[in-house]
Amino acid sequence: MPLPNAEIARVLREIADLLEIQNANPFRVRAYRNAARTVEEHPESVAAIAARDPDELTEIPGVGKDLATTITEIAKKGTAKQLRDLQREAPAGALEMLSVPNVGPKRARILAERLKIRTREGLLKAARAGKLADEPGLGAVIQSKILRDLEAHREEEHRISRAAAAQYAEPLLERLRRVRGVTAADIAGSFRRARESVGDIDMLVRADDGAKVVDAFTSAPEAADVIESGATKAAIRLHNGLRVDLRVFDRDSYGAGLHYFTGSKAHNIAIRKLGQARKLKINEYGVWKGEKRVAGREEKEIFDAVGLPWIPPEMREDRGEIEAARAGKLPDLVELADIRGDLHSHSTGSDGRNTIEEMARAAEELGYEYLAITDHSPAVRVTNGMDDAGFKKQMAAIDKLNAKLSKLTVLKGAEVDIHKDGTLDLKDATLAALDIVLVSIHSYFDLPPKEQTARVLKALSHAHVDVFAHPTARLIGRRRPAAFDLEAAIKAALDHGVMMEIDAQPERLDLDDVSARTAHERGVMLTIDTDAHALPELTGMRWGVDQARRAWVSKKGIANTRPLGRLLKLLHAAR
Ligand code: DGT
Ligand code: CA
Ligand code: CA
Ligand code: ZN
Repeated sequence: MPLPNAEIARVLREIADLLEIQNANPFRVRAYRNAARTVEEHPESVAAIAARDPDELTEIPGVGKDLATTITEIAKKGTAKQLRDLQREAPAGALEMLSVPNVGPKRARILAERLKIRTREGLLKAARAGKLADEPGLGAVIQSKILRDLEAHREEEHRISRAAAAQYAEPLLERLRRVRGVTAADIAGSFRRARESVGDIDMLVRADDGAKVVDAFTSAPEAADVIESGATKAAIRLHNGLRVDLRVFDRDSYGAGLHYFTGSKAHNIAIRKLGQARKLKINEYGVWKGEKRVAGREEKEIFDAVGLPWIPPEMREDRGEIEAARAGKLPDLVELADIRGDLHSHSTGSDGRNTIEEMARAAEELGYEYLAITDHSPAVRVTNGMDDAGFKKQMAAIDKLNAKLSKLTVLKGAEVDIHKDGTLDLKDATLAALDIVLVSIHSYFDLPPKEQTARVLKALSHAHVDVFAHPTARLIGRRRPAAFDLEAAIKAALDHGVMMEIDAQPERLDLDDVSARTAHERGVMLTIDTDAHALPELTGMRWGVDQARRAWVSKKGIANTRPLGRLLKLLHAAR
């Protein structure tokens, strides 16, 4: 299994942090940080590229010859000599200090070297005791800021995106499945429920010999640390800090264990209550009538025992799924196989890495009937968008290409920027000529809610708009959702026949689960798109489908489950 991109990025970031503590040239530090970003977001396995041909790594933006060498070393060994040297030279605790807000490399050094502080708890204690106040380079103001931040962040959990977690968890799962005597293995917990982020990973294995599985688990190369290890359970810490819990169950209890550890806790409690009403005790080992286990092999048996149909994991949040199940009104959730095309993708026409033809061939490989190329309009400079003339030329090129393609139809689209005042970034005549018009926000994210709402409503009322793409423009962990009145936007979308998108990019997942559910329930047609900027990203559809499932959306609620003819009718109805 090649080392995940997220792991290579993590090592590069640690090098950058340590270089910073060493007072290295800021340009050098930045080079490592930039490389970490691009490696993390690179659609293909960087380790696989390194194994094939290290020179090819220099084609990744921000990766020069030296970095390519370092990355190759990391990909091969999981670490680099440079990192070990830097770790040896750095004062103990400095790296940990650097992760505290208001502590840069200089202060990290002072805290670690002069005050001998090693941990965040140690820093909290020292700040409370006033030890930073008289220290040159720190002082009372910094001390109170640090104190405030540490206290505020104390309760905050450290969560990572589900897609990043998958890069570690899925290979580990495959490893466990190959252990002799293992007859089933699943990832449970929030990961199985498809929450956009996970606090840890919960793995379940069905086997009689727990010790053997625990052994394989704790000695896996993914394990940076063994937190605990017993006869049927264990926990490890991955190199990125993520914890993985393992539980081994025998065949009589695996289904009950899977249900219990899939959660959510609120859902479990509700199910347990239903059991109590029937004089049944439900725990992770089964359903019990007195001392006798009456169910537990299959997950479905737990639901059977309380008179419910099996509920998909994505819905198990105690948000009405039990009532829906009882009423026989569980939606038939959309599946990846239902998706017939992708309505949002980019080519070299703007900031995509591949040509339209390359994108089209890849979409054809995925078995799609259609792919919309939706390059950017010019307002957002960094995306190298096209003007009206550019789109005109691109449309002609797409017509030519479609004449050549036998299975797939390329739809002529655009991702049109919404200006600050709600007007659109391309001429009406251009929009009218396109098959599909996406609109989205790429600037002025922090307008006051009233102004932001007016901007969005104005854009949605435009006659040629088909889809409101990544509506809130959030970037998980980096940019908050734009503050506009979502209910009003949903109503406008309904009034004007505009669809709303679930953007499948793991850092977007926009709309989020709750908003998408609201939009769907109000009757807004949704799309699930990859927003691919390169070939491999076309396969990111799964993250968006999972989000739609959390939003209780069925196949019918997603426009791009329709065959081409029906899709075009939907698009034209909106105009
Ligand atoms: P996370 O890890 O924060 O992303 O969220 P979960 O849901 O994966 O939570 P986790 O890992 O603490 O526990 C996994 C599942 O185990 C949880 O979803 C439900 C079950 N569980 C854990 N603690 C309890 C409990 O006290 N009562 C019940 N009924 N179930 C629990
Ligand atoms: Ca968990
Ligand atoms: Ca857990
Ligand atoms: Zn886009």
